[in-house]
Amino acid sequence: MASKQLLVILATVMLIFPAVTIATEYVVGDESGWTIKFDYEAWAKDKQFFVGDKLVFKYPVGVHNVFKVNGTGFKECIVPPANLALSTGNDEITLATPGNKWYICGVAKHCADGGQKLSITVLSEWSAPAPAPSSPSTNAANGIFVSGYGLLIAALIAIVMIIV
Ligand SMILES: [Cu+2]
Repeated sequence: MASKQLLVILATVMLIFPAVTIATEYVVGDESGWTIKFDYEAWAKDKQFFVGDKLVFKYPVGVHNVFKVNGTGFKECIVPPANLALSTGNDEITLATPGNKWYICGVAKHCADGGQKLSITVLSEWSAPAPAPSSPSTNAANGIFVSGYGLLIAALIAIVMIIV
């Protein structure tokens, strides 16, 4: 029966679609990796980071490192205690929560003079992008919108319920 086939198709779409949209892996700086004199602000600008996505910081071991810091630490390049550094040269960070995230290099003056700092905004899976890029000083009170995907799933569920 046609409706059965439709059901199978819908179920398949619902299973596959999240798998496609979940977890993007971003190599910070792309081919340039994690380094000085790179515009990470420009790099991050056209990207949307969602909870579950991954950042990978790539650099020669010993040359750089990665610290997660707060907004002030980012702005003023305040390096946290050394034992908190990521330093494998291939540091993977899974973005676990929504909100603003800041990362800096703690080696020498790489952050202050080399601009080796990254600021991103992580969106929750179901929210639309914040309307404007927020600077570290402003606290983004981002409204939650139902994404197109959420509406699609709702529509699919509605269709399935009508058919069954
Ligand atoms: Cu560095």
